Amino acid sequence: MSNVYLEKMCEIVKARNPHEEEFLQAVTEVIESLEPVFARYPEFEEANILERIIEPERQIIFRVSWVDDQGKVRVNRGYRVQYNSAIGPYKGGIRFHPSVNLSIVKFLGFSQVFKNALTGLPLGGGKGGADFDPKGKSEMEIMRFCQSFMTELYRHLGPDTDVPAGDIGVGAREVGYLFGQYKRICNEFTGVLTGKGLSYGGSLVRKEATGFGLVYFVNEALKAINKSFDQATVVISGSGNVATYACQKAQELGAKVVAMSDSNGYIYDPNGINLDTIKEIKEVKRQRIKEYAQIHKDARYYEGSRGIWQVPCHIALPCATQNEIYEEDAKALIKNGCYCVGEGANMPTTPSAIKLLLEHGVLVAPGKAANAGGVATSGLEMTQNSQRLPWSAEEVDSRLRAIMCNIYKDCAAAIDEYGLGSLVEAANIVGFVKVARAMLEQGVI
Ligand code: NDP
Ligand code: 2IT
Repeated sequence: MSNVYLEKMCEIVKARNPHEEEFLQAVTEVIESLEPVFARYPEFEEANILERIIEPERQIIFRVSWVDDQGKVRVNRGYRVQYNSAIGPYKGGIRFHPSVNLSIVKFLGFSQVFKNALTGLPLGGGKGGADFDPKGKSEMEIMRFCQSFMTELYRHLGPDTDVPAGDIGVGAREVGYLFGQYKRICNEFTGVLTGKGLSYGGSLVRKEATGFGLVYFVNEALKAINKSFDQATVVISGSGNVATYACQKAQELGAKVVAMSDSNGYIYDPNGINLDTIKEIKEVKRQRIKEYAQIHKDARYYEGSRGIWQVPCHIALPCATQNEIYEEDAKALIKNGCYCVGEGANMPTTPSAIKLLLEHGVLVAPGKAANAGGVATSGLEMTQNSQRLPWSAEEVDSRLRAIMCNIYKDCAAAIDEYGLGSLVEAANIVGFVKVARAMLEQGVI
């Protein structure tokens, strides 16, 4: 980076947020993309927009006490980082995973700000979570935890203030318990969460939206290099919400998905993944992916989730978590002829792995753009809730597809406009400029 101002910003953010590794990684990546923006818009530097955008508007950390099935009191830590409301109410998921800490919630919230701007919908950015591990917990323990979590969080939310949704470890079941508790405390039925069940205001296609949107976006990007999902061999990490519906849409477009994973290991099926089996194991029985190899005799299970990147593929879709593709994994992908990495997860590829992939001509579809279909459809759920009218699946899906195509178009246009080398920089720039302009027009906020 040669811009002195941007270098100074990197130093400031490091000094103010020491030890927040994931957060610093996410911020540094964005800052490093911004040189052409600051060259074009000196007013952003003058108004110190960057330093303001990096600082979350509000960070809430709270105790979550709950009672387990043995009658013992347990304590977890809850978070909500309300990052930026320049273009709409705070919007972003809630993650329940033992690894959750402030750095992770801040990196997710920061990324969410630009992702939400890319959707073209009026959505600010935020993120929340808890270091609660849903694995091995009973249904009632999950419910009591969600109720306790919401008993603190409700005071910070509202359909025009902050609208959470799911993320890792938070799906329709948890959103249901969170929504029920919010409604009970506030005596108010509003669209205060998205990803709700269809029986109480959820949107059709929200469950599928992140995975479908990822494939719609990657499909657009592939057209530009004369490739497509048809006949392509695809590897997808994870086997949760995003991975499952990315698999479904990739298969619909003619791809052969040969491997999927969870945090313990991965399965390889030379005949192509049977998605009904995955849904039965993961969504219905909540079991480990290992079970797949018991059902499909040609399939093999391998311990260790990172091994999945050694499986030869044309298209890799990391859909599990942050920093799951390291430089070594990128080397293996390149060696095996992979031509596209589409980020379904948030920040799944490390900076050095992205650099290597780009240097070798691999198309990288960055998470902020490629996985924006989930939050975009959450935005559509908010619209339906406000109108008090549900839309058909076809209506939601066609809007989702149009949004993903538009995000691609905007990013491709930025590549031309600023003379950029990749969609990674383009997504950062398009999202940043939109939020920065709104902040500039609203004065010192
Ligand atoms: P789920 O909880 O449904 O699934 C997560 C999957 O990733 C599981 O297979 C899980 O395995 C695996 N995983 C989680 N943590 C790790 C880890 N530390 N190491 C290896 N594997 C891990 O979550 P989602 O599918 O909703 O989210 C996946 C990713 O997509 C996340 O990065 C999320 O932020 C991002 N995302 C989600 C959106 C959504 O709408 N849900 C929207 C946009 C992005 P295991 O079961 O073993 O834990
Ligand atoms: O990372 C994400 O975009 C999400 N977890 C979805 C957020 C949302 O509000 O739907």
